[in-house]
Order: sequence, then C-alpha cells, then structure tokens
Amino acid sequence: MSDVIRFGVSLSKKLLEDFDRLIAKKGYASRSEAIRDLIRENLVELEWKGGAEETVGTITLVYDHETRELGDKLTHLQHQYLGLVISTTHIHLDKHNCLEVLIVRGKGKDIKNIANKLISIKGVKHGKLITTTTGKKLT
Ligand code: NI
Repeated sequence: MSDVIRFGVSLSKKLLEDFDRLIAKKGYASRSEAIRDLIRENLVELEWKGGAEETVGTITLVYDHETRELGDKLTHLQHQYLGLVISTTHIHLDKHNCLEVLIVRGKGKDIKNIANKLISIKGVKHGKLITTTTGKKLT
C-alpha cells in the first residue's frame, strides 16, 4: 500500500464516540478499516444506482415447493434470464419448505428485475436480493 494517503477528519466528540462504539460492536480493529468499509459500501451502492454497470448479487428465496406450478414458474423465469444466473443452490429445509440461492451477475437493473419477479411469485414466502460487487473497482 505505497499509495496510502493520510487525512484528518473533523467531527463532534459525540459523533466520534458513537462511531467508536459502533465499530467496537462490529469488531473493527481500527477506525481506518471501518472508514474504508463505509466508503466501499457507498461505492457499491453507487455501482447499483445507475443500473447499467456489470455487478454481482445473490437472490435468496424460501418457498413451499407444494404451491401449484411454483417450481415451474421459478425455473421458467431463470431460463428467461439465461446468462444472468451463474449458479443456483437448492436445499430442502423440511417436508414443505425449500431454500434456493441464486448467484447472479449482470447489469444492476436486470438483476433487480429478475429478483423482483422471483420474489413476487405466489408461494415465495421470503426473498431477498443481496447487492454486492464484482470488486474490480474497489481497493
Ligand atoms: Ni426443495
């Protein structure tokens, strides 16, 4: 890390105390690492905002596989977005419930689109899109 730059930050005593409490709770060893992560978090958010950049996410779904035609609908949608879905993992949680995790890569807007479509299908009990990054632009 030869290109490291040190800079000063001015903030109120109270805000710094709150920040120190927060980073202690999260287990950060230093303020610097916590600040770096906050910056990265915002950069990833920005990566998703425009919708046109290539990015990465995971879509987690919990559903009852006995719901009529649900399995077919989920599979059909995934086939429509060929190239976007890189990998899927399916686990049978119990007699009725299934957990499916899709790893997706593509334009942010396309990922959000398929996530919304999958999550809103009748019979999907819970669904969540985790928006992350290809990591290419982060240091
Ligand atoms: Ni299952």
